[in-house]
Formats: sequence, C-alpha cells, structure tokens
Amino acid sequence: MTDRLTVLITGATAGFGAALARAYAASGDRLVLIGRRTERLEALKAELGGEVHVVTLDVRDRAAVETAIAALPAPFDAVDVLINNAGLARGLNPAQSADLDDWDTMIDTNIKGVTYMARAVLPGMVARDRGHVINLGSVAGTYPYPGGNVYGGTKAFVHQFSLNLRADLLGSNVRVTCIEPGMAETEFSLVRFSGDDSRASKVYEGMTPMSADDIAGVIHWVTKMPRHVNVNTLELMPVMQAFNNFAIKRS
Ligand code: NDP
Ligand code: 8X3
Repeated sequence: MTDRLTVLITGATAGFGAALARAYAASGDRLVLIGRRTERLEALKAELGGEVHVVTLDVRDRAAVETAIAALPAPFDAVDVLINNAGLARGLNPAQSADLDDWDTMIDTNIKGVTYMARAVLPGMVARDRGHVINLGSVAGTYPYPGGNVYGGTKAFVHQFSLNLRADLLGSNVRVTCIEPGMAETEFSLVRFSGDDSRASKVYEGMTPMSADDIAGVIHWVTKMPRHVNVNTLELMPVMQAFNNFAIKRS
C-alpha cells in the first residue's frame, strides 16, 4: 500500500505504540489511537495534529472492544492497518511461585485482547478487500528463558494465531504479519517489575537495546511494502543479544 492509510494502534500511550503513532503521522497517515490512559492519548493527539481519533479502551474488555470498533466515525472506520501492539509481561518468577493474577492479566491482554481486536476489525478489511494486521509477538514466543513461562506462552500464541489468520484470509488482499522483537527499551520492564525503576533499568545495563523508534520503523516499512508482498514473521534483536546453550543441572 503506498496510498494514505488509516492505521489503528493499540497501546499507543507508550513505547512502540507511541513511536508508531509518530512514524505514521510523519507519513501523513490517518490514526486511531487506543490505550487506557486518556490523558496520554490526548497529549499525543495534540502533539501530532493531523487526523487523529483517540479511544480510551481496555482491550481485555470484549464488549467494549466490539462497541468501540463499531462506533468508529467515518473516515476512521475504514481501518487499513490494525497494529495489535497493546501487551505486557508481569513478573519473572518461576511457574511454581508465579502470581496467578499476573498470568490472567497476560493471557487476557496478550491473547484475548489480540483476538478481540482482530475479530472486530477483520470483517471490514475483508469486505473492502484491503488491510493489514500486525501482531506484536516476541522472541520470547520462540526462545524459552527462566521466568518467561506465561509471557512466552502468550507470544507463541500470537505467532501461531498470525499464521492461522493468513490461512483463513487466503484469497483476500488482507495481509498479516507477526513482528517478534528482542530487547527494546520502553516501559516494558517497568511494567514487568511493577514500577521498580532500578530493576527495570538493570535489564538494559551495559548493552545497547533496540529503541521504540527502531521497531516502529520496521513495522512502518512492512506495511508500506507493495500490496502483493506479505511478510509472515519478522524477528529482530539488538546486536548485543543472542542465544544461550541448553541449561543442564549436574549433580
Ligand atoms: P510499553 O509498556 O512501553 O507499552 C505498552 C502499551 O500497551 C501501553 O501503551 C499500554 O497503555 C498498552 N496496554 C497494556 N495493557 C493494555 C490494555 N489492557 N488495554 C489497552 N492497552 C493496554 O511496552 P512496549 O511498547 O515495549 O510493548 C508493546 C508490545 O510489544 C507488547 O505487546 C510487548 O509484549 C511487545 N514486545 C515488547 C518488547 C520489548 O522489549 N519492549 C519485545 C518484544 C515484544 P495503557 O497502560 O495506557 O493502557
Ligand atoms: C520482550 C522481550 O526478551 O524481555 O518480549 O521477553 S523479552
């Protein structure tokens, strides 16, 4: 798609979502910005100018998602790009001591929220025979790490859900891409560690993480590819992150 797009971004109040809003505003696209923190959405709208519609919405609320998407005013209702970005990790405890409320929050946001949004937006895309769903997966959905239990599980779901959407949408011109980043410095670790700033900043100590702008630039590029090209999955990491060998407990 090279023409002007209507881009709906969930989780636009911070991190990747806010950077994406700035990237698409810079290319003259029309924006629908979603998040729970209204004051941040309004501040972003004031900063960006242009055609921006904001919706305060918790993506875990199925009825609210359905109502909000059905109520989008023209021309914001013809969504060309849905960026299912709202998501989070909560905690890094091993499974045997993890907080079940944290697990519920991750499952409800990263899995259910993504499916609610996709189900609400896809019929319009198929009817217009035009659209692109971008889902935010993670390297955590492919590579296990201690404490990644449910977070990684939710992102593995996002990966497979994205591929299965492609299977369902074959024959339409609706594209689906799963973006799978490694470490990027946003509010992600602050949220994971319940606002513990020093623990969050230690995650990125002594290395150069990716930035929200790095991720936004890649997603922007993927959505501006010629319409006959579908990037299925795209995994990216900072140069200073790689893989480890198998862990073995020896007696
Ligand atoms: P941030 O914490 O900086 O931003 C997360 C955004 O999600 C916020 O705007 C937040 O807005 C929104 N959000 C969270 N819960 C809800 C909800 N229930 N309803 C609506 N919006 C919600 O994190 P990132 O920008 O880093 O993360 C964005 C996505 O990228 C997530 O899916 C994350 O899992 C994924 N990711 C992040 C990586 C990283 O290293 N940073 C790497 C790989 C993937 P508000 O609180 O206002 O609702
Ligand atoms: C976020 C990347 O490595 O912290 O999805 O799980 S990681």
